Amino acid sequence: MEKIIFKKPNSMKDALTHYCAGCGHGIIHRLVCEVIDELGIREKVIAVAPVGCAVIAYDYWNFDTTEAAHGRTPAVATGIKRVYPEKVVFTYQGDGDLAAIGTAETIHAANRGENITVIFVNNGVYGMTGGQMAPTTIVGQRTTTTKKGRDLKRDGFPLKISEMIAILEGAKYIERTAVSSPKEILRTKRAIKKAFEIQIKNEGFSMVEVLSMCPTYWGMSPEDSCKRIEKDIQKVYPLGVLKG
Ligand SMILES: Cc1ncc(C[n+]2csc(CCOP(=O)(O)OP(=O)(O)O)c2C)c(N)n1
Repeated sequence: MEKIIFKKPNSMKDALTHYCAGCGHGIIHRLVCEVIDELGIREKVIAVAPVGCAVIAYDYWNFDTTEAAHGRTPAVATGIKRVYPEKVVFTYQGDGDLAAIGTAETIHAANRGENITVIFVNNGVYGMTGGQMAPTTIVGQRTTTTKKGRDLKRDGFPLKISEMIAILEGAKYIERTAVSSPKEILRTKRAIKKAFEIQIKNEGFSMVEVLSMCPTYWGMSPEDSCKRIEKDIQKVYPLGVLKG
């Protein structure tokens, strides 16, 4: 008798992804799919994919997914959720999408207390367009537009979006996690599940910020990228529940 020790979630298509080796997006995609399977909501989910490396998430997800212009994801999700309140609506956004071009959409959706869930993938760079500095890039981090490292005087402080959103009255649940180790991956899954459950209970805006790796544009091995999250990035973006 063979025992099943690995099974693809039903919410995941049988497809190879285009992600670089060591990228966190594939892990986070899978966690979202596992949670959707476990909650039995595959037929009820509507995802809004971002512009960014995850732009073709609909090729990997086996549930209804639509697309929004760069940064407009929470606005599109707001419209969908208001028209279909019985659906479970979530956005999946990078830090360029959410913390740069879409800062206004994100903050106002949270402030209105929209009953949607945001999965915020913070890899500290604009991955899709070639590794430029994002608002979330940490001080000293080299990117293709900060060759000598992010300079505080010139570029300002790393933007702590989760802390900002946590003070808004409309925000119900905000947690920051990481995918740099098996332990943190399991924590991320629990946080994503909680965020969906909050929406299912009609409690309002939920967001999980996931610290993720971009070995290609960090110029590091996948292993060193995980270490960097634990050693450097978590100092700027501490993990934990910020609200809820
Ligand atoms: C209106 C608009 N402005 C700029 C772009 C170019 N653009 C595409 S993806 C991207 C950044 C994506 O970075 P991020 O959201 O951090 O996601 P990642 O690729 O790192 O996952 C930018 C600036 C665009 N497609 N549309």
